[in-house]
Amino acid sequence: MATERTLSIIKPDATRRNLTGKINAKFEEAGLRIIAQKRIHLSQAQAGKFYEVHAARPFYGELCEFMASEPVVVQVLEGEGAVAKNREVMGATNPAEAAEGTIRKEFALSIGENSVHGSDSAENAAIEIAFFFSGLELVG
Ligand code: RTP
Ligand code: MG
Repeated sequence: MATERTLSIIKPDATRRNLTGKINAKFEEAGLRIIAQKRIHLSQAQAGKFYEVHAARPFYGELCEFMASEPVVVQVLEGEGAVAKNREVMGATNPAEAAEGTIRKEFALSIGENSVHGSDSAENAAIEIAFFFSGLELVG
């Protein structure tokens, strides 16, 4: 499998509870390398733009408000099959359905406040990485 990059976000429920280090350890243990990382506080408009694909979903307003409620850590993860590997380490969207040992099983509070975001395809990863990072900030 080829080396890939994917966009990850440690969400406000996790930064608030000081879980950044524990979550990063999960990524690194799975062989994902953190090649870019920064802590930012999204505006509601920025969160809305990032999650535009979900604009028609009933949870969109709540999701944007949550993502702008407190700082997040945005990061680029690199590794073999990084998109799928990251989704595996994250676990299911709903923590009640997430497998043992996954980030969401261990840390998520609810289906909405579920601690991490990860790109769902290589194509979206490229778009999402470009949303937050310039090429110069990616240090592989
Ligand atoms: P993400 O995009 O954040 O990595 O999560 P995902 O692919 O597992 O889930 P997705 O369907 O893309 O939904 C995006 C985020 O919206 C929130 N959500 N809330 N209240 C609800 O029923 C509900 N459903 C989804 C979650 O924060 C989810 O991660
Ligand atoms: Mg998604």
